[in-house]
Order: sequence, then C-alpha cells, then structure tokens
Amino acid sequence: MAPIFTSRLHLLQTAHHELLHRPNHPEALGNGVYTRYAHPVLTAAHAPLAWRYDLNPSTNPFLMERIGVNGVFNAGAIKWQGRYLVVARVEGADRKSFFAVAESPNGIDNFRFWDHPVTMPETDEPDTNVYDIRLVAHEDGWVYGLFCTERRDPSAPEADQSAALAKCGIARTKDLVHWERLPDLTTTSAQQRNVVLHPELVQGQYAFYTRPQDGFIEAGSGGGIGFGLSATIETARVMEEVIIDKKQYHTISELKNGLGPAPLKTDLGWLHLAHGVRNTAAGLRYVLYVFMTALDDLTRIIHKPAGYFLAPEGEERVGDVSNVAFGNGWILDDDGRVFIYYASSDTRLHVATSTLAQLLDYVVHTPEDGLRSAASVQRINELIDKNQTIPTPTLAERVANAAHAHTL
Ligand code: M1P
Repeated sequence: MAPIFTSRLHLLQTAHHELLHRPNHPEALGNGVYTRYAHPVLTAAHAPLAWRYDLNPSTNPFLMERIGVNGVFNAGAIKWQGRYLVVARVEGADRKSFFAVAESPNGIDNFRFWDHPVTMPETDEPDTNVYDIRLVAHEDGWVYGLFCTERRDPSAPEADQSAALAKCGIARTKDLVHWERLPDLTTTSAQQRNVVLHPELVQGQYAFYTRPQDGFIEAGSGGGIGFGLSATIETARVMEEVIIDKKQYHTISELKNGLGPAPLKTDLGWLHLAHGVRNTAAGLRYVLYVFMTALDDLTRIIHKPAGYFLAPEGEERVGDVSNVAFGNGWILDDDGRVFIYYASSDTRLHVATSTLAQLLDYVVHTPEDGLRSAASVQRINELIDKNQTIPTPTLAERVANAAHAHTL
C-alpha cells in the first residue's frame, strides 16, 4: 500500500473519529429561554468517509476526496425508538442537496450518519434538488416527510438558467429507510416552500401549513404562513389557503416567513417555530420566531412574542448564505425537554435545548410587537416600573444569592 495512502487514511480516520465523539457542552448563562451548545451537531466534516473517498489504494492512490460535501444543515427531527434522529439536508459540492439520517444517543452530541443517505423516490417529473424536510409522525400511523422539490422553470428562456419552480414534495415511511413518494402538493400558488403537515386530521382532512409565493425568492403578492385542508394525502390538493401569519412592515418578517417544524400540541395551544426574513443592505437576514395558535382554531394566533426567538450569533452568522438561522426540526422529549435543531448560514446544524415549561412561559409572557418605536419604549417603561416595586435585596440576601450561583 502506498505510504501516502496509509498515512492519509490514518489521519482522516482519526480526525473523523474525534469529531464524531467530541462531547458537546452548554454555553454559559444564555437568555433563560433556551441553551445553546458550543459545537454544531453536524457539519460537512461529519459525512462518512465512505461517502467521499474511494478507500481502495489501487484506484485512489493519493486518497483524494472524490465526492465533496459542502454543508449539512436544515434538518427535520424525530425521536425514534428511543434515539434522537435528524434528517439533514446534505449539500454536495455539486450543489445538489439530498437527505440523510443521523442519530444520537442524547440529542446533543455523538451524531452519526446512517451508512447510506436516503434514497428518495422521484415522481414522473424528476426533482433537480430536494431540501428542508419536515418530519411528522401523523395520527394516521405514517411518518411523513414534506420537503421542497425544485426544478428549473420550464417557461424561462434558455438564457435564464436560474429561474426555478419550488413545490412541496411528499413522502412517507414506516422505518425511515424505505420511503413511498406521493404526488407533489397541488395548490393555487405559483410556488410553495416551507410546507408542513399538521400531525392530526382536522375535520377528517389532512391539514397543511403552506407558504404561497409568486416567485422563487420573492413572496410577491403571496407570502405569509398559510393553512389549508386536503381530503386525501395520496393526491393532496389545497385549493384554499388562509393566511394565519402574514408578513408585516418593519418586523423580522417584513420580506417573508415560513413555518419550521410541525407544531407541538400543548395544553395552552399549538406551539409553532417559524422563520422570518427581512432585507438589509448586507442581504437577507433569517431569524427564528415562536407563536401559538388556538387548540380549537388552528388559524387563530393567540400568542406571538415580539421579534426573534433566536438569531444567528458569532460564527453562526457566517457561511454559504450568511446571516441565516433556519429551523425545521424539533423534538419534545418525554421529560418535557425540547431539542431545537437550527442551522446557521446554510452551512451547519446546531442544537439548542429548552423545556416545554420555558417555551410556554416565553410565548405567553413575552410582550407582543407594538409595531412602533414608541410602543417598544412603553413596554420597557412598564417593565422598569414593575421592577421598581420589587424590594432591594439586603446585603445578607445578596451574599446568599452569590453563594447559590456558585453552586449552579
Ligand atoms: O438561504 C436561506 C434559506 O432560504 C430558503 O428559505 P425561504 O424559503 O424561507 O426563502 C430555503 O432555500 C432555505 O433552505 C434556506 O436555508
């Protein structure tokens, strides 16, 4: 065996092993709503060596990478037979995305891809690119994956090689290995991305959260998070979309928004994670926000904290598409912990942990957006006034509090 092959193989395997086994640890303090973790849970470097290298020394004597992986991000998530699974968007150096399952024993580290990426069947109209899957364990017994399928816009002139059509692809599985592809969702909108299946039937029908838009990038006259029903999932058709959360001037969702994962059912309402997009001189900025809809009316928002829940920070701000936080997967665990899988800048996948109790407190008690600077000042003044009614702790209490903080 060529020495260069042997030594490179050893170095590659060692580095890969260390990366996959690197313990993750929570970042200090945080905002009390959720806890970020120090390391991304998945990156391009987590992709198995066997996906990227021909490991035969006679056909790859330099042990060079044959197939490049560019990024691992925007993952759906599910707790499956006691394991924490994400179905990540893996993007190759060739710009094609595909899905791959990675699992972890604890949801925060030691994520490892299954041996093969997902073989997603195609419809009669082959997908050029598939991405951003939302996993839903539906009450009908199937696990559904709804994702964006993108194809070149057939009406675009030959000179325009970037015009694309986005639709919602639908597939279902019982084991996350074998997927049955169903026809793409039909709606009245020109384009659809960020479509999510509600986990329960509504009035005996399949319920979809949509994001109608006119163009591939611009929401245009469409936009907002929509909601509609389809009598069947086998040929899903949503002919009427009610906008439940519209884009709004001078908010984090001024340009567009879209739902993240399927909502979590709670005693207070359906808890939603979504992303909002605004334009800046430096390009689009994607942040995550949270809202809640009524249990008896899925189109009625009953709580919506102002502004963002999570925005890209530090290194998260830089990547292939910088200044992007995007989340399409979360897991509510049996003990009330919530694992929020969010990607940064279309490059890597992170986790933040919270609890249902914290998220409910956040969604119910965070002030709503007053939509004017004066309203924001008024909210702060109200908080200051409230805080000024709290008695100042004595010196003895301050010393005791400091001692307690050290023990945490
Ligand atoms: O590049 C940022 C995101 O852009 C799109 O999101 P949206 O449909 O809301 O514009 C998607 O392509 C998403 O994958 C990507 O992270």
